[in-house]
Amino acid sequence: MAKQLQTLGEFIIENQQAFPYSSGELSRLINSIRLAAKVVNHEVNKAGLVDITGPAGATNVQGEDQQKLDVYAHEKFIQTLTNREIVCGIASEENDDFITIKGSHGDHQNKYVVLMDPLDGSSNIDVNVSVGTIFSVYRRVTPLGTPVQLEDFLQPGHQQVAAGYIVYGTSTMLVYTTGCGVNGFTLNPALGSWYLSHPNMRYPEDGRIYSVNEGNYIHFPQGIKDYIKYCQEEEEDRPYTSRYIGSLVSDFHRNMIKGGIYMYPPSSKAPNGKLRLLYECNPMAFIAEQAGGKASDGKRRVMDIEPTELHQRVPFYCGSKNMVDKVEEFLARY
Ligand code: AHM
Ligand code: MG
Repeated sequence: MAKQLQTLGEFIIENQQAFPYSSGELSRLINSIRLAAKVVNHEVNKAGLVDITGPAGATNVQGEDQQKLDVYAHEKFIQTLTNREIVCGIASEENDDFITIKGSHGDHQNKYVVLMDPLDGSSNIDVNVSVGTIFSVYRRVTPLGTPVQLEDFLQPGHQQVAAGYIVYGTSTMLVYTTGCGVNGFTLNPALGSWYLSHPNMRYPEDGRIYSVNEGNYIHFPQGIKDYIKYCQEEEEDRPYTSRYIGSLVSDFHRNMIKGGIYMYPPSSKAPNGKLRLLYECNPMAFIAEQAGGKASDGKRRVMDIEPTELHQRVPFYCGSKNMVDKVEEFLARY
């Protein structure tokens, strides 16, 4: 008989002792994320079937407000995280400002802040291509009992206590870390349960896949242009393969399994690149490092950047360690 896979619930209970500040709160937080993920997954799967991909603000035939899936995902995650006494604030790529959560007694006693991109790569939704959710968790730095402040969110990535993503792909997976390696769980949609399908995920040290939007090539820094040419050269293990979905979560997920690098370089059009430090780069960097990979802005470790604003953008190079080292080497030539 096939080996019975551990469920996410069982895994959380078994590993609770390994969590930092193991009061069970972080476990409950992960629990609420897995619940919201199921709800969002259900809705994402219906895209195209029901008329849900229309613009936010439109109304459907029942006269209900119709929402774009990224707004829907944002609201589902906020609702689920707000209903538990764990989170004191949430910042989302979908909101200009952070949201303060008082807790049911109005006493601001909750410890954690969550930053998230509720539906990343959402332009892929309309064409039935994988999208994802990215989340990042920190302990607040301001005193308990007071409303959460901007500084609680502007923490460098190395302070994260947990980070993860959900990829709504051919199957739906939740991949996360609490600083003790990376584990991946696959949703069985019939049962609504997550199973530990990818224990202890590791980034291959080397890879042969590069993922970048080459349409921006002429706007890239010379070091990146040279690196792309290097990837394409006829050498022992080259040319590499180019794979770009345009969904960070999916590109990252594939590269972590197969070995590769994801790049969103600065360009003359977007001097800091496109990706957001707090909602996209830091959580992916934490997962990458926990899996033995690397994440850099071209010069520095992404997780050492001191954030100055919520929606800050940074160039992003993330993946197999030796490949990211190589990109840094090319960039350092100029
Ligand atoms: P989004 O948060 O608006 O969805 O943008 C982030 C996405 C990433 O998932 C993806 O890798 C990148 O934008 C693609 O951008 P581009 O179309 O410029 O290549
Ligand atoms: Mg995004």
